[in-house]
Amino acid sequence: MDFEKLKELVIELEVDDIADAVKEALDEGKDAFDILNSLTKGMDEVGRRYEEKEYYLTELVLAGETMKEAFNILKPILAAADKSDDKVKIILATVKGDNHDIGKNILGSLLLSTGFELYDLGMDVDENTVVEKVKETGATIIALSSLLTMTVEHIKVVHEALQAAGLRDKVKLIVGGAPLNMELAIRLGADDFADDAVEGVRHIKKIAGLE
Ligand code: B12
Repeated sequence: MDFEKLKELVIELEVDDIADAVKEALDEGKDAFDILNSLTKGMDEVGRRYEEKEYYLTELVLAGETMKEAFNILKPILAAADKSDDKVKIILATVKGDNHDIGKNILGSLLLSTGFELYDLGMDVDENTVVEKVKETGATIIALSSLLTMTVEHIKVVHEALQAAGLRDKVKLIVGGAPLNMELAIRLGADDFADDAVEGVRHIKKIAGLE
C-alpha cells in the first residue's frame, strides 16, 4: 500500500476501503505520521475539487467520513507513540456554529502522539462547555478551530467567557483554520495562531513552556 494510493483513496472517497488500506500500510511497517500526511494531501485535493466545482457537498461529506474511518485506525497508534507522565492538558474544539472537524482531528491526533493529555470536545462547541471543561480538568491550553468566516467571532466569545469566569490568565488560547491569521487571532483575544497542524503542535509546545 503506497502513499500515493492512500491519497487516491481519499480523493476517490473510498469510505469502505480506507480502513483496510491504512491497516495494510501499518502492517507493512509504514509510519503512522507518514500515512496521516498522505491522507491529508488527499483531503487537500478534495478541497481543491470542491472549490473548482468538480465536487459538491455530497462528496465533501463522504471525504470527511473517509478521513474519520482512517483516523479510527491511526488514533490509538499515534497515541501510543507517547509514554510520558505528567502531561500538559489541552482542550480542543471547533467553535459554535461550525461543523468542520477534519483539521481539528488532525491536530488532535498529532497532539496525542506528542505527549499531551487531550480533551477533544468535538465541533459546534459553545463557550460554557469550554469554561466548564477548564474548571473540571485544569487544562492550561485551549485550541480552537474555525473554518467559517461566519464563526471566527466565536473565538472572542470564548475569550470573554474565560475572562468572566476568572480563568483567562490561567490558560493560553491558540486558534487555527483557513479564515484566520495571527492579526485576526490576536484581535479576537487569542494568544497565538498557527497555519497548519504541524506548526500548531510546535506553537503549542512553546506556549506550554515545553521548549
Ligand atoms: C470538508 C469541508 C466541509 C465538510 C466538513 C466535514 C467535516 N467533518 O469536517 C462539510 C460538507 C460538512 C462542509 C460543510 C460546510 N462548508 Co465546508 N468545506 C470543506 C472543505 C472542502 C475542506 C475543509 C477541510 O477539512 N480541509 C482539510 C483540513 C485538513 O484542513 P483545515 O480544516 O484547513 O485544517 C488545517 C489548518 O487550517 C489547521 N487548523 C485547523 N484548525 C486548527 C486549530 C488550531 C488550534 C490550529 C493550530 C490549526 C488548525 O490545521 C489543519 C491541518 O493542517 C473546505 C474548503 C477547503 N479547501 O478548505 C470547505 C469550506 C471550509 N466550507 C465552506 C462552507 C461555506 C461550508 C458550508 C457553509 C456549506 C453550505 N453551504 O452548507 C457548510 C457549513 C456547515 C457548518 N455549519 O459548519 C467554506 C467556508 C468559507 C468561509 N470562509 O466561511 C469553505 C472554505 C469552502 C469554500 N471555498 O466555500 N464543509
